Amino acid sequence: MTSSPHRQAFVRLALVGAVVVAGMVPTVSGCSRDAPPPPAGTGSPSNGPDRHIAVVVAEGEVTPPTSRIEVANGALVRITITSDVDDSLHVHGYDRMLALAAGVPASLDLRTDRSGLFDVETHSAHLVLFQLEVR
Ligand SMILES: [Cu+2]
Repeated sequence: MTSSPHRQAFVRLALVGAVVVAGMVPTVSGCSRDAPPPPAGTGSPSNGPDRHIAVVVAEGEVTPPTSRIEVANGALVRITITSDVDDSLHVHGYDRMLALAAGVPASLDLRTDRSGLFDVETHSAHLVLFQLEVR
């Protein structure tokens, strides 16, 4: 009758082993290549522009009419131009160019880093679309 404690210990050990093996199964199957989805929009601010200026050029007319547009120095300005003719946009002072294809909106992002008054014009049609006043 000395085998009884021994047998109980063996049963207990076998049960522990079974639990360990069973417990490993989810770990193994969970080791897949499916990456978890990235957290959406946590903590990061929008990367959008501080100011969006949209201008349409049609039949030599500028809409909205040419005006002075004030922006803060350091602002990210997005300029979107839709022209009815092929043209090129020029931001004076910053000397940024943008090719315009007829009827296709084109955008240019500009991070202002100096103050002043800068003409934004089209070179083929020789139109001043607006004046960018960086303060
Ligand atoms: Cu120019």
